[in-house]
Amino acid sequence: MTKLYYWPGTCAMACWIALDWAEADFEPVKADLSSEDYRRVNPLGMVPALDIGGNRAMTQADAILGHIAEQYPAARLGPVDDTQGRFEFAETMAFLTGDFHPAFWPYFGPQRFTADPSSDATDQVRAASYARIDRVMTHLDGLVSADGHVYRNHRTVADCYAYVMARWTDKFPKSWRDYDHISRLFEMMESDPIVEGALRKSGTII
Ligand SMILES: N[C@@H](CCC(=O)N[C@@H](CS)C(=O)NCC(=O)O)C(=O)O
Repeated sequence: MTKLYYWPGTCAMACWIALDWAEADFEPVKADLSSEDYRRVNPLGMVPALDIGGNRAMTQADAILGHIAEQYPAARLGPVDDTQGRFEFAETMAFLTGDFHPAFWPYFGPQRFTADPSSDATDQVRAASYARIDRVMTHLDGLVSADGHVYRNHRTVADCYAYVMARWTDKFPKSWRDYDHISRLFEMMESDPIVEGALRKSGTII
């Protein structure tokens, strides 16, 4: 059976929600990120990874989400199928994976961004990360439509990807609540029992 390797609260939760939206049959596996076993699944030691029984597991959230959208067309989680629609979808997913996600790296791993191991130095890296995070949150806010969707005006894998990552701002001095359109995305996602079920079963919320 298909296995989704995840860790609660991470970007891998986007894949879990997308698989549930698609009504896919899969087994979620909490990954032991630092184990040798998991390195054999994903040599980078990161989640998500999706094992559909091929020679190796699929990695990279953006690519996995695209795969889910393609494999389950009835769920309509992918782009509008014309040249402009496909371009805008690829552009949105590239923003989420290439700009949005990395903006949080200094916050979650400040020690990787300074040679000074003191807590003063890592606090400063964290404090400096807020400006970059605000920049990507503001851009995301501009993408979200009046009905709370990230891409055009229908539910796609971009919604769950943006939602699980924007949740990381929950306790920040400026949180997702401070962005009007992102707040609509949260309203839409949090009124969906499938989303709540995935977050609860994974231990992302208790
Ligand atoms: N480029 C990868 C990044 C994945 C990633 O950064 N995953 C995080 C969780 S959101 C992780 O596994 N972090 C563990 C680590 O960096 O050691 C992707 O988009 O899938």
